Amino acid sequence: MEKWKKWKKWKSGRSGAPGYDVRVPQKSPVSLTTHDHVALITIDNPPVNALGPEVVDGLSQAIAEVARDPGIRAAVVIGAGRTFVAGADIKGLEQLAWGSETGLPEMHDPLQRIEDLPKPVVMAMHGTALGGGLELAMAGHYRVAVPDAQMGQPEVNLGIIPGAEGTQRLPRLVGMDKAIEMCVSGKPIKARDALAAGLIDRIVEGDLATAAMAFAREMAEAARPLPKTRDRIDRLPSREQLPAMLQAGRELARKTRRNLEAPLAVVDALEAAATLPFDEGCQKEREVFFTCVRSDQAKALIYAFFAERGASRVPGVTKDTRATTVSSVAIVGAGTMGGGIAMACANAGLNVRLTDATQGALDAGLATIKKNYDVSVARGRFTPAMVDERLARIQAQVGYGGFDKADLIIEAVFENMALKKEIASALDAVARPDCIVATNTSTLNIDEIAAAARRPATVVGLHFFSPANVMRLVEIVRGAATSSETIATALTVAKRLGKVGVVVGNCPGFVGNRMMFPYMYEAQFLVEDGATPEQVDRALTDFGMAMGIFAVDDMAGLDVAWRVRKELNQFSEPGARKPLVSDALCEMGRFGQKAGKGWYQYGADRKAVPDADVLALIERLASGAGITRRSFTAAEIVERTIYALINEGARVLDEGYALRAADIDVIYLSGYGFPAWRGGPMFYADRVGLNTVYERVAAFHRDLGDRWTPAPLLERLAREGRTFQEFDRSRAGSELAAPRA
Ligand code: T1G
Repeated sequence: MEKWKKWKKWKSGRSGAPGYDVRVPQKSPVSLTTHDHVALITIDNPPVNALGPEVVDGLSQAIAEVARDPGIRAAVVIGAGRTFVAGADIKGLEQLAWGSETGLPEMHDPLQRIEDLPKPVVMAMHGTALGGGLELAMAGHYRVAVPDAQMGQPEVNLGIIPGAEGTQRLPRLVGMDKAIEMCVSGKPIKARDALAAGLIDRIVEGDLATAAMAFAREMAEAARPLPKTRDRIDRLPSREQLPAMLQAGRELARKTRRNLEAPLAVVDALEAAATLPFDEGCQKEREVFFTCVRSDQAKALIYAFFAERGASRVPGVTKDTRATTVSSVAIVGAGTMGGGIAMACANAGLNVRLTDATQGALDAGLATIKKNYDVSVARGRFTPAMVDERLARIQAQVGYGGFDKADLIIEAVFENMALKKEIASALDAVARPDCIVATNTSTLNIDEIAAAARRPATVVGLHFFSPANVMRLVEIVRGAATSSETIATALTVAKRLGKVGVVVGNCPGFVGNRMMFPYMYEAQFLVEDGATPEQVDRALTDFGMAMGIFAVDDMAGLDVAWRVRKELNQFSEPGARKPLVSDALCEMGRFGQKAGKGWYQYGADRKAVPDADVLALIERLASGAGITRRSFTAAEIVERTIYALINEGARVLDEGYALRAADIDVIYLSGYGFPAWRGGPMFYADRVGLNTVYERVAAFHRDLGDRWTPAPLLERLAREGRTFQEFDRSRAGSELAAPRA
């Protein structure tokens, strides 16, 4: 009540007079203005108007004011800035997930007060109305939105379910099937689909506040009974219809959200909407919500949410760092990577010049781009018109004509230092002085490439992942001379392409691939020691990896790693165990999917089929090397592969080639198919306990040799009982490692 009194002391005019009556509690993110008998309640809590305690408090007070003031005949709730409410405050959710009793404001009462208000409340949506934001909107009597607004219940992506009565109100508005689809997928829907589904009442053009207030006046004048979502039952399924819908929903969750608990749990809560009275259904939702929020998956997924956003915080790069505005890109190399990068740029609305050494290579590259777009049309991702628009942005040419107009040039030719240096110096002659020149190398020394140009400050590694038009990760490799402005530009370009840009240091294989090598080779040693490729891949996919490592090697092409082994002179140290089979497969031309066979055989359906010839080859090479083979459990396979990843990750972190353990996790979640519900390899290690991981690594070191030498940081943190997350916090703001020797 205290704050309310303060409410009265503030500037106020005649109630009902247009636009002059301003009542704003100090420091509240919620304000109320009245315009011709309509209250405009504005939520202003940047950056995304998250529903923190102050917002919920301010809303409650505003609604009480609307109820109290006879001059107010209707209300509109709107978000200030770029969006309506994008959910509950996930920072609070994080506290709840780690055991705190508080963290999320109680929503039941404020929502009920809105619904029970005897004056129409119109929710006016723009940007993204997500999670608690959509739940707030559904408690209103009416919902209007601008054409490009989006609405959704993405909670399952955080390992939870809607917790503010969304599972009870959404099926009442859009029906059970649509509610299941929205809550299980977590994907937002556009305004026109929301209108068609019955989620909103009108799409409005022009100024949202004005249109929403006009709509509110219309509803007030209509004076018809106010529709309370909680009382709606017309869209709910009958008892006969329900079982099939629920079964389909659970099937959808199992099939499309593999290993995730929340998508299955949300169906349980939605079921209550059709089987229990509203308030009891809300109670059921609460129980399921709290079970989910306390789960390991929620901890990992909420961690991953913030880790991804934290990756853009780079020492020396602030919001005042001048980034080049990139609207035109030029790409050298129309192969698999160059073509994919061209598509990613065109999809983001950038104009692209694509060149290659010969017309033939260019035509082949363009043909692959067209084929890939045809696949997207067939999958309903793009319409033919959208493809035409994108293809029109890609100008293919032989030579560097027009490259002086590019804001960003990306070299994406195959991994050969001499060739990359030749191109770097050639680009020197054509590129504008402020043009960013990036290389898509996945392993080579950025400083050596930059040294071939007279402008090393604008040279940066932009390491895309195949297929580059699909994979979200871009490793932004900082060379010794790369300027903060170039890094700022690279981060902005990554965001513009809808990718996750992670800044890493310049060491062989950078972060992702450097960690991949011990993980991949340990898997190969496991099959020499007695496991089979299929067994290793199944243990990894059961662990949650998107693909097993042998299937990944076949997809990427065994010749890529073969060339890198030679280029980086891997396994040349005396006494180092050298993988036997992959070289042999390469000498036999078994380069993987592109050759129809590698570790597996591939038919027209591109499905991996175990190959007896490979098993025989492994047997022969292992016995030739005097290896006594034995069987392995899935747990042993996971430890020997994933702990190799973690151990190398600790080395990368300690040497300063990654700014944070969280960045390593983002790299593996968005570029290497590591399961998000495990949070990434470093977060997973923290959950297992670094002491346990260290003990196992030390045991492998004793049994398997120096390749398993424990990383000093892992040993130190294990001994001190600390975690990688604590290490990150203790090192926040530290710079990347000094340049490569
Ligand atoms: N809470 C707190 N901070 C948030 C936030 C949220 N809900 N959403 C975004 N941020 C911060 C983010 O960390 C970043 O901060 C900045 O906003 C910009 O975000 C009861 C319990 C809205 C589509 O899952 O999907 O409601 O790094 O870089 O690319 O049922 O953010 O700048 O300091 O992502 O333009 C459900 C989560 C919550 C939506 C904008 N809601 N957010 O994308 O910007 S659970 C969500 C997003 C819930 C209820 C339950 C996206 C976005 P910083 P950004 P963007």
